[in-house]
Amino acid sequence: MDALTTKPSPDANRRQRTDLLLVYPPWPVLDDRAMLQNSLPPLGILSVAAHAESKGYSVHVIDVHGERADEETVRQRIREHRPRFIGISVLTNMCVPAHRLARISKEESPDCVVVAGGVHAEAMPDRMLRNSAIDCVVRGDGEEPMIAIMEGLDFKSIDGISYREGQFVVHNKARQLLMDLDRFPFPAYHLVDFANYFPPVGSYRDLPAINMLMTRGCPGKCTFCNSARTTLRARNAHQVVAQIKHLREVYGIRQIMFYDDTFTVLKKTCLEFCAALAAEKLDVSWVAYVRGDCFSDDLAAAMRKAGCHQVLMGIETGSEQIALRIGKPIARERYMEAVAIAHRNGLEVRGSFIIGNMGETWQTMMETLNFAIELDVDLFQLSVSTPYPGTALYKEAREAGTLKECSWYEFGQGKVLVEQPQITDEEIYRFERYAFRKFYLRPIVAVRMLRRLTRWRHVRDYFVTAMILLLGRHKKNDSRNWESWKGLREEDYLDLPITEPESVPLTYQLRQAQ
Ligand code: B12
Ligand code: SF4
Repeated sequence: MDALTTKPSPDANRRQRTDLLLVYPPWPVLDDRAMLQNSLPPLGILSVAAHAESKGYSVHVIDVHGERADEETVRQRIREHRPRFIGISVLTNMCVPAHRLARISKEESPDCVVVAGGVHAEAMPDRMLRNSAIDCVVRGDGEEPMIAIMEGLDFKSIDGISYREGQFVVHNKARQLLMDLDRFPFPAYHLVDFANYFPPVGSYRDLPAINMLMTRGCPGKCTFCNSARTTLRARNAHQVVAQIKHLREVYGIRQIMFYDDTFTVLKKTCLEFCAALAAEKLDVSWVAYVRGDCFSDDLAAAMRKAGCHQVLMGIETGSEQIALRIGKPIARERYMEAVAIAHRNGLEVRGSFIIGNMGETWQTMMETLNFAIELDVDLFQLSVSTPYPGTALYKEAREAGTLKECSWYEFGQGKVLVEQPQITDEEIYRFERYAFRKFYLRPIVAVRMLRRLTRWRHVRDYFVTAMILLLGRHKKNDSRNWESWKGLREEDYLDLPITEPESVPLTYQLRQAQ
């Protein structure tokens, strides 16, 4: 199908039809981690939505994941709205349901233009466009290209998109990055139902909670991360505080989860934000990510004063050799200092670690566990190294031919997906179980957890988590709503004979305007 011929004019039937329907696909995780999956508003599509609304377009959002909507519900909503444009956000783990959603979109609203965006679509536009139901892929920030598409501009003239021309995929040049994030409105939170969302276990003090960003991008170079080397941009700190005030007043929000890649990397902006938030006395608790080498006493003190109660620190490994290998060679002493800074300023530390990295052995994983205990982090988060398209890790594994045959559903940081001669999958899984028990079954951890209990929901959270991580007992995610999204096969949706390129580009390279 030729996308250019299916584009309706922007003003056609505006009153009857919704201009833009944005969809966040589900990740119907099949294993025990289902119980631990938190769910928060999809800020990417809510940012695209807010920008479109600011230009006068009508927008509707279906968060299939958050709403746990089944296929029939999605179909009905599309029929009801008859959208002219449907935008689907794609992370790797949800890319197969995303393909199905594109099909459903064309079945229920045949003349709509289907646009895919998000970090996976950006890394694999050729693959996405092998599905004839997807007309175009937006790479990078989606706000401006989505408007250009809705305005009916010729695809040829829109920077930052990929589309088909006959049997070929055309990749227009990357879009010039908008450095001033304040030119984009805040996410359109009013388009989702906050009742559907809940934050990660152990990371919140109050409810209701919501996620926010003050910055985009990260100067870090971590091989496993799509944000590596992406351009850092920030909003005005005072505007972020005004937004929090609005969320507090209108929705009663009591907890903010800042998901900036590194909240403290722009020290001046961070200090300005903390001072402005503290002055407002909004009684809102919050958490944020910090890097061990972007943290200091004055920052920690200002954050605490402004209501921050926990920092999330990506420590990743206790082995210096692995730290070098994953592109995050921060010295162990620096982490010791960073954790001490947090603690002496009254902030909890949620330490995030990765096992199964390239070159990992039982010995290096033990160094990681021992380091977590020595650091005395309050919460210990452990993931299995996952090679996401667009990362240096994926490139390395693809080029070495060590990527296992697996479905995209499995890209959830709980499965071993790269073959390594020096370690078996079973050793990695065994270590994971061992590490959780060793870390959490210590009296000091139990005492801290008890101190953290401020609501019944915390008790329930900890009980469920303990059953899963320590005792290995779990209830399957048996919600009937998920059935329609489970077990789909990507190849069933790739109906066009398009040859995919051999090259494996990195996310930051894709975002650089030539
Ligand atoms: C906040 C966050 C979460 C939150 C909330 C997720 C949510 N609902 O948004 C939580 C904690 C729940 C979470 C969970 C997970 N996350 Co997460 N998360 C993030 C984080 C830190 C920020 C996301 C964000 O808000 N970005 C800001 C917005 C503005 O950017 P954006 O989403 O990319 O959207 C822009 C463009 O991509 C584009 N765009 C996006 N969608 C669309 C659609 C259309 C139609 C268009 C035109 C444009 C467009 O326009 C947007 C605006 O400019 C990112 C890292 C990052 N910096 O992006 C990781 C990230 C997205 N997460 C990641 C992962 C792996 C996960 C998990 C699988 C981890 C796990 N094992 O649990 C789960 C999966 C959750 C799920 N539902 O499937 C990876 C994804 C990698 C990949 N290739 O898929 C990322 C990139 C981090 C990384 N390692 O590099 N995550
Ligand atoms: S892991 Fe953290 S520090 Fe490293 S590139 Fe990603 S966001 Fe930046």
